[in-house]
Amino acid sequence: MVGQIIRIHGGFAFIRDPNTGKVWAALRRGKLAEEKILVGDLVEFSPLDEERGVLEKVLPRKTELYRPPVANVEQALLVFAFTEPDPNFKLLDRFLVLSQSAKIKPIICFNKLDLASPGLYQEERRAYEEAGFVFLTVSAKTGQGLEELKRHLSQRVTVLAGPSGVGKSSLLNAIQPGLKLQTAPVSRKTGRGRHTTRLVELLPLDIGGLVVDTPGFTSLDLPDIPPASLSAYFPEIARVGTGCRFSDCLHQAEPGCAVREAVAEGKIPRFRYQHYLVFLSEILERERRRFS
Ligand SMILES: Nc1nc2c(ncn2[C@@H]2O[C@H](COP(=O)(O)OP(=O)(O)OP(=O)(O)O)[C@@H](O)[C@H]2O)c(=O)[nH]1
Ligand SMILES: [Zn+2]
Repeated sequence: MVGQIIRIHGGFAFIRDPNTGKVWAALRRGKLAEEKILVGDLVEFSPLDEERGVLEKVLPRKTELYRPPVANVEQALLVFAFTEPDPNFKLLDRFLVLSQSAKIKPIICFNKLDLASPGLYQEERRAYEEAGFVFLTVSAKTGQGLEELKRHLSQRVTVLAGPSGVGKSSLLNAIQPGLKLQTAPVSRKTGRGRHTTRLVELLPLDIGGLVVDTPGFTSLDLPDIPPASLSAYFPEIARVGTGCRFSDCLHQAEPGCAVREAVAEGKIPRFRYQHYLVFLSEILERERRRFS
């Protein structure tokens, strides 16, 4: 049978049959004992009885997140609030790069719609939608927009990301009472806070689908992408960039840059372009340090 690991604990992999929701506790067969297994792995297993089974084979991973370590996450719900706290669009754009480069589909979700004055962030929303991103507006408090959010979460494996206080836990709870997000494990690299590494789990949704119980993208370091590839994660820049004079144009100060022209004409939102430049200089700086 094929199932998905939703939890690893005490030497057992807990494997869920996606069709029935039934979970087996499985030990690994001898040769698999050395191989890395991850929560989210799709595996072949043989049930021994109603509760136990043997893990036979790990199927190839479609995606792999490192913090928290989860395989086969399909989409990232990037949660921000209209207010309290105000949205940080640079952080949103960073999440968009992080998720797309991990081949995880981003879904932008603005919460606390009940606190928003009419038309708030309408322009930004249009910018993201025109770039091709899904942009949901919801309120965990009033329930506005939750049906559409459910449609997006149904039958998918989703990780939530977003700053503290935007309502990630409240949204999960509004969708399914009792669902709880764990607080993000403290970064070992920065050493802030306690050094705890929690076990990550996939939580089944009643509407079908699974959510990672720990917020994702807690490390904000941009991935190791070649500078020329950054624009691929800014679809509106990539589209226009095909018209630049130089095919390797990074859209900084090169002559004949169609992107800068489009920004000047208001065809590419200036804030998006500015964030692109910030991320580009981060990537270039890292390359410089590596080669010096
Ligand atoms: N007015 C309003 N308040 C909300 C809404 N959603 C959440 N809140 C409030 O916002 C605060 C933070 O909500 P949480 O769900 O704890 O936010 P979180 O993103 O999980 O925060 P962390 O656990 O710190 O990551 C709480 O006081 C919620 O009651 C909403 O849609 N409207
Ligand atoms: Zn250019």
